[in-house]
Amino acid sequence: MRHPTPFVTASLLASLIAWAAAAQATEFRSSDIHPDDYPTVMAVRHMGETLAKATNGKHTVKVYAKSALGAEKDTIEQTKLGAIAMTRVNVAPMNNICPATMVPTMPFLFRSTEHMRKVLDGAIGDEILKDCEAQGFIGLAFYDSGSRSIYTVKKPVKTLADAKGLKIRVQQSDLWVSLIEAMGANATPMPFGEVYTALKTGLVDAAENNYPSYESSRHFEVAKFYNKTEHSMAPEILLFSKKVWDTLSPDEQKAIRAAARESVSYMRKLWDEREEKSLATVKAGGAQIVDVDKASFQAAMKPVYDKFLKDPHLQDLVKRIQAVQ
Ligand code: GTR
Repeated sequence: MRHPTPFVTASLLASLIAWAAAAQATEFRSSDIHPDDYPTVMAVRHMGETLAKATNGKHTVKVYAKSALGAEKDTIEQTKLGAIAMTRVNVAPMNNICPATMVPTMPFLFRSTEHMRKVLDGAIGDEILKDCEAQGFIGLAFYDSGSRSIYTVKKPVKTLADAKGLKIRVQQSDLWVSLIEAMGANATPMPFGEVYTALKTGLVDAAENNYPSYESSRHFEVAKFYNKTEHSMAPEILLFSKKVWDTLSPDEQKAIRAAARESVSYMRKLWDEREEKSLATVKAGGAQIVDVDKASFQAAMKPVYDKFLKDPHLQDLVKRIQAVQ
């Protein structure tokens, strides 16, 4: 007896396969506080495209920009719980959670952008990322964040003495509070989204950030003196929820890591362009770029190192970073 010809055409088979793949497809939600055209947001989108290609569309990333999923502290918490898969934040709000992230935050640690990139691209960077795992986060990559400087509403800051008594907004991190206190100023921790109003209403006299954030947040409209203290190069970090990670296969994890790594060079190109563009925008908007006696600030930072780097492992990381040429 002859078997009946199976009635499955090639096109039907193709749609069945596509349907099965789509059934397991995952869209990872990722958060960012910055607007759509900011380099961090564009880099994570780019990472998502790379991942989609590598997994034949099975895994994609949707970036929720402009704090749509909350401020950094909240999205870190949601990522830990697995409510969202990813978050791109600065290392600062991770300082209290994952102590190794304090190391690249340390004042005047990196000598240059090249030094910072070399360190974070290498074994030391990997070690810091790995340290967040015990706290529920897979550290995927570091992104650039330039160097941060203090901007003031009323008067320029040229030396350490000028910073005395200023009320300066800081990120929500104990290390950041100490860093600003070591300058003789008063630190007011608050989420980024509240800083514009705080500067405008006089709740704080100053804040500190890189050119792109100073520009995109329009802080330059209310704090016209950008004083080049360049006190920290605290980088951005891309975190994946360990809870979600543990549900993925080793191949999927590998594809995610590779896509994240690949997005770093893309981000750096955007970053370098954006820094220049932002500087031009803030100058055109009336900001004054003030030269600073950096040595006076640097000399005041010893208490910060003494207080936060008691752990020999962290001290060792700092020494190794300083030794990188
Ligand atoms: C920006 C950084 C944000 C956030 C912000 C802040 O430079 O990209 O992740 O840390 O500074 O000061 O809160």
